Amino acid sequence: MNVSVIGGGAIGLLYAARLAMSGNRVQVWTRTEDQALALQAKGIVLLERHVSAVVHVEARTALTAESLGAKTMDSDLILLTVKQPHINEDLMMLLQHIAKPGTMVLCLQNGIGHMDKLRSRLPQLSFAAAVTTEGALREDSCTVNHTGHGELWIEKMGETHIPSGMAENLAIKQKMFVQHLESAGIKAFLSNEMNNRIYQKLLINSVINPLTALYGVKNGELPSDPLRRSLMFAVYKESSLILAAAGLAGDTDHWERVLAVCASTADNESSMLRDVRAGRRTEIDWINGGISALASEHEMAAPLNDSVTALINALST
Ligand code: KPL
Repeated sequence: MNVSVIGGGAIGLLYAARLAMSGNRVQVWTRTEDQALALQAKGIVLLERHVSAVVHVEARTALTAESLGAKTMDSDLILLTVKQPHINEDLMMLLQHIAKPGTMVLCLQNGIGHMDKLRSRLPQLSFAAAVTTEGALREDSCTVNHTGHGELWIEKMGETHIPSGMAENLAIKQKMFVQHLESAGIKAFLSNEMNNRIYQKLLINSVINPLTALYGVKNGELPSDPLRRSLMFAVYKESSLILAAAGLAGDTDHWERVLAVCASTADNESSMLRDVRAGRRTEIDWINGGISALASEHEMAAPLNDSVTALINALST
């Protein structure tokens, strides 16, 4: 299978390495030329339980005229692993360039809003939302540390969102892609209830990401202080009420899940804390900003989500 991985972050490198190791042809598209050159020369160094493997992949810099002009392989599957701020016109151009009719694009972003944007901008492609619980840390431009085994949940394509006349074909293809991912050691599942999974992840991110970034603490340190924990609970309460109105199922103790993620990723800095520290644009507009937008749709107020969005934006712009 020909797989393009767009984005050279931790999850992109992890999945690219796994898929290449199991015999697929893999092209990684990176934002910087330095990373593409390093990957091309050195390959991906995958660290797993103190064992390291070097995996050779093809690497290209997205959006240099040379890359786009060059003959690229036709992709059967595209893993879109870039962060929300990079879902922009440059990315649309790249997708148009490397996708062929029938290519499936798995979208692994935090937050909400991007699926509608991608589908309305490129209606000829098949986009499936995906959520991963894999733990991975990028140590340098070529090295990824697989810190915790997780699962990849992929939206099962129904009649909606599929270019006309392709439904049956795509359902068969999706099953085949899942088998390929499984043979690469990626635990992948098709899901009919992706909205619920996306909202569960959004709820967790809406609490942990902005508060770790504002307090400047690691995930595990957030609930250990009583004041921080009360604020966590207040944001959690507001987000969960809004997401419940939008369709989040109430069959799970979501607060316990938030605490469990803080514990299982205790030594990690959240992606938002890392973005703020590096002076990069964060995903706040698609996480807490996304929840505020859902609140407006349901005629609800979202003062805490509005506030953390404004504070993080003040820090990072
Ligand atoms: O998804 C995450 C992120 O940092 O974006 C969590 C779950 C908070 C883990 O760090």
